[in-house]
Amino acid sequence: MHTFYNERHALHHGKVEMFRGELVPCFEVPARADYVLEELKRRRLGAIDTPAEVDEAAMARVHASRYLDFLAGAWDEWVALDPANAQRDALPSYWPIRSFRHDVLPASFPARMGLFSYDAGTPLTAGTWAAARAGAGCALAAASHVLQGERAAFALTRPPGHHAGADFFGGYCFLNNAAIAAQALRDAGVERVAVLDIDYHHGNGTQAIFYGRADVQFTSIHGDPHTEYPYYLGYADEQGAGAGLGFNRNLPLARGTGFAAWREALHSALAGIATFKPGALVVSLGLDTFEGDPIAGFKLATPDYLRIGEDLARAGLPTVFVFEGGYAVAEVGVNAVNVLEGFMQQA
Ligand code: OKP
Ligand code: ZN
Repeated sequence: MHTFYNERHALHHGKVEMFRGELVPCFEVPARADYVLEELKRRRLGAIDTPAEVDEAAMARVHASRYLDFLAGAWDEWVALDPANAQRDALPSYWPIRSFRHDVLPASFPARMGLFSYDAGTPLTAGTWAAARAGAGCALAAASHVLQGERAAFALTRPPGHHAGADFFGGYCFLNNAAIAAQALRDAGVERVAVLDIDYHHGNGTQAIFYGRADVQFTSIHGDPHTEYPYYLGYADEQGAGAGLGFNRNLPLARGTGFAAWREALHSALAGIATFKPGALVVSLGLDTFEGDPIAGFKLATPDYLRIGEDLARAGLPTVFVFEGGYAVAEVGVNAVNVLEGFMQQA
């Protein structure tokens, strides 16, 4: 399987995130991608390429222009507030929840930080915009590869993407790489695209982007939002709206779920995807379902990821894998490559 990777991912290196009243070291670190890259090479999974510049128009098919403009200038605005800010990450402190206006773009940068975000765990750093754009470029290159007739491709991206909406960041995500890939497949003529999100956390950004649409089906298996991040979306009764009704499917599972029950949910998800008869599949590949993950609660073991790859391959669809979460840093490499190798070894 071909991998698309850009070393610029490492330009996004947050120092701290807000957790229970404290600033704690970031979980979403560059080493995550380094471990996957090393394992891909060690097991000779296939060629690893770095795409050229990202297609801005393809990003703008998913994200609002005022949000992209904000991200492009955010670091400079942050430093302009106070030159000492160059030494620290930007985090939001204010959010316009119910009863506030969302149509006004305040002149204040901290106010716009909150307008375009939903948590204090997602630091924006000097290299965030460059890294996020490079990641979106990898997702687009993987989509192109599959459009050219390849069975599958892998976008090894970070920061992750599935929590980012059309006009907001959060959950360590800025640009929704999986949504950008899915939309690119649509724009290249694939009539129906399925997105399957198997990260531990519900892909609220991807769901929101496609919620009103019948041409992109979104299915997610994740920790029950009653107790798990992102809390405010990901419940089983969210089935899509308007033309999109029936094209969104959430399969929340209790914290502590092991592989047998998780795999039943996967088989159910794949049955729903087969009914949709998509021309391509985008997999939001999070590895934080692993039993050793420091911020998640499922109990999957390393060999289980081979089975996941095999199950996904049996769907028989051109497949774009997009890297998402997974924070047991060293094991993420083996677990990710197990999915990809299981997929390739399944005829
Ligand atoms: C991103 B992805 C841990 C709090 C966790 C954010 C989780 C984001 C997960 N101190 N809060 O879906 O893996
Ligand atoms: Zn996650």
